[in-house]
Amino acid sequence: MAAMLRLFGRPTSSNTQKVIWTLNELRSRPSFELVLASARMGAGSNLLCENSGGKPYGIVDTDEYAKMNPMRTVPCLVDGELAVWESHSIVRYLAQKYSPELHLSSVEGLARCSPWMDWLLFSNFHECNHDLIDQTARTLPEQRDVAKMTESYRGYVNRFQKVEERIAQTGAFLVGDEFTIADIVVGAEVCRFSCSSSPTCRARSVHFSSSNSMALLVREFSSNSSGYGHLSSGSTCSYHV
Ligand SMILES: N[C@@H](CCC(=O)N[C@@H](CS)C(=O)NCC(=O)O)C(=O)O
Repeated sequence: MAAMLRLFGRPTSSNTQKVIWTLNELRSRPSFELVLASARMGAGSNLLCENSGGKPYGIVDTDEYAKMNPMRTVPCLVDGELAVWESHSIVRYLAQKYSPELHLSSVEGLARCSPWMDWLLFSNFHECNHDLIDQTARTLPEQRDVAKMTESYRGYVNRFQKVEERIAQTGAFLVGDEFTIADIVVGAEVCRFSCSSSPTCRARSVHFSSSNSMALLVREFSSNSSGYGHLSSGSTCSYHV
């Protein structure tokens, strides 16, 4: 019997969420265990509160973890003897091994997905993600840095324009008619961005006006993928209270 996959991560980490989403899209649905691990933030850190942060889950500071992931970041996936770190590498690995149709079942398909995944890292979505969410969901209103919030919000919108243009071209998903791993990693960012203006988010006290096209993009992802529903259903999305 195949060993159960183990995912070390923090459910409120968007990089961990990309992997959880992928695991939920795999055709063969291997069972997996989520092992809570983090150096910053743990249970309760999803709520806007005085001591935003909570106690970290730990594990990442152990020697055993460093052997699996020398960077000590989350997520990290363990499949038998193999440990894979870097969320996009994990997503690619899972698709190739367990559900190749998520990269159009070919090397060429993978080559069409990868640029979107690499672009997301290279264009530093992480900075917008980190600043916008830290400010809106994890910082009390009177302590927020409005300039930083505005900059990160605009940064997201500028980057998403490329995504919207692409989706307008294909009429469906990033690389064409099929939902792929490229949509998962970009969709996780869309989810995170949309959380900051969600009516169920405590961050709603910060009023952003989302463009109509952005709302369409969010709807596109939510209506076409079971995974988006999984992410936005509340348990893994940091900003729903
Ligand atoms: N590029 C890496 C980034 C990894 C990373 O920075 N992860 C964050 C969470 S999103 C982390 O480990 N933060 C410290 C912590 O939560 O303990 C990836 O995609 O996996």
